[in-house]
Amino acid sequence: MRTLIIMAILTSSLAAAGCGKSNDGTSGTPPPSATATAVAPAATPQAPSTPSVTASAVPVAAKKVELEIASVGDTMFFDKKTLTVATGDLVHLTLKNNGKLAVMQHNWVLVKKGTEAKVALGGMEKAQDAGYVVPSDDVLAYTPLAPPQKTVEVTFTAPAPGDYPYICTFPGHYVVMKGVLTVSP
Ligand code: CU1
Repeated sequence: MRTLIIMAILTSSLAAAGCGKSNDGTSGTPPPSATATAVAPAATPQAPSTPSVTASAVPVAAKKVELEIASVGDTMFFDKKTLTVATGDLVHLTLKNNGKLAVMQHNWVLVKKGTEAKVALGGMEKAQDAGYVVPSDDVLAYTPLAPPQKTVEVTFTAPAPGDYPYICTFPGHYVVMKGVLTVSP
């Protein structure tokens, strides 16, 4: 008899537990929230039409462009051999030194075509404090030196359409650490 009673109690408590679960399941009533989210998108489609009108009116002002470039680990290579912007763009470029060796520092120097060696060698004669760059007409934009794991930046206005070499002027790097910035009309 006792076993039967215990079993009866167990069964009823299990049933109660089961009931509780099923109650929770039904009490969740997700449909209302699903309806709510379904309603929201219906209201948004009208919004995008307004920004697109504003965007087409903007071209007069300089377009801001973000460029990111980095060193490939501890090597003397940029991770991007080419970059592209449009003439007149206000360019914000960040250079990340992904290296870990203290002796491996980098910068990003945009120069006039054919002046790479001249600029790099001229910069080499300068102390490290000067970032190995001597400002001149050949140098269009340049970042400070980026120590390992650091990011440096420069903001400049994209020059006339054409191809412009960019190099790292840290002693010995410019020969391989280079790329080309293409400025479109
Ligand atoms: Cu470098």
